[in-house]
Amino acid sequence: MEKLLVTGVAGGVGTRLRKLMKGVYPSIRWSDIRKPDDLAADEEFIAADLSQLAEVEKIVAGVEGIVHLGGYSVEGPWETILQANIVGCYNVFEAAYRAGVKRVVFASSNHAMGFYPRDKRIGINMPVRPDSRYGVSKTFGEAIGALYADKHGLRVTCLRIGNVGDVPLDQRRLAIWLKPEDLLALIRIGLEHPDIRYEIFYGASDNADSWWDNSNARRFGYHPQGNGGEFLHQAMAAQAELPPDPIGDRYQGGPFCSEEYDAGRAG
Ligand code: 15L
Repeated sequence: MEKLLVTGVAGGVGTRLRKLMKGVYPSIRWSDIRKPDDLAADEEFIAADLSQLAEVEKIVAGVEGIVHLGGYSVEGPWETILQANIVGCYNVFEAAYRAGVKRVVFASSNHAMGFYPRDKRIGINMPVRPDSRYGVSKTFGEAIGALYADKHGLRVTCLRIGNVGDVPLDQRRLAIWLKPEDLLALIRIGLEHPDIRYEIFYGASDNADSWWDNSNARRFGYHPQGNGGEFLHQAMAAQAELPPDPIGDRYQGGPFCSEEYDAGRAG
């Protein structure tokens, strides 16, 4: 990849990736709605509001590959999700197509599948079960990625990211933790592997109690280095500090499931 664009670079995941990707790819254009505070003089940054197609076309111009992290990263009001994640995601794929971009790696989320119970092991061929408007927007991103791959030949990889961080933060995150270096490995497969057409991978490290069958990623050579189980005691200690959440604790999406939950209402 001669030139890459990474959207959403000022966010939590973007900030970590910026440090890791710099050493791997020689020419990267970073973008976000706001400039990161610690941008170095030799880093290229162009601000863009993803809900504006003309702005997205500017950041996409001249790149071969895109890592699309941008958008709203948690549950939010419908209008926010609609503009940032649905219109924004359409704009990224449409601008990529118009500009002749070859590959897109889309940051989907575990919340596309959040209403599967924790005792169910799921693969990539199960129906989506989003747990929030945010989760629905990620299923939209996966679907529009499939459309641009199948109809226009864009090479698209969707990463259903668990939780990216130095350590797993609680019991749920023990199962879905993604070490930043493992995220980079998944992104590299999406940007470089010759056989990518349209693929979905789970964004998880080699966690002992994972709910996800990530054999598709392994088929493409993914060998995760992280193992959430190494942090079992500190994650369980953090869990013990959390208030009880009977609905969230039942489902993979955790608090995204219990927020606004009133399924009993319909009788
Ligand atoms: C996500 O998709 C969010 O972007 C992130 O902020 C976390 O909430 C993560 O999921 C999670 O499930 O822990």
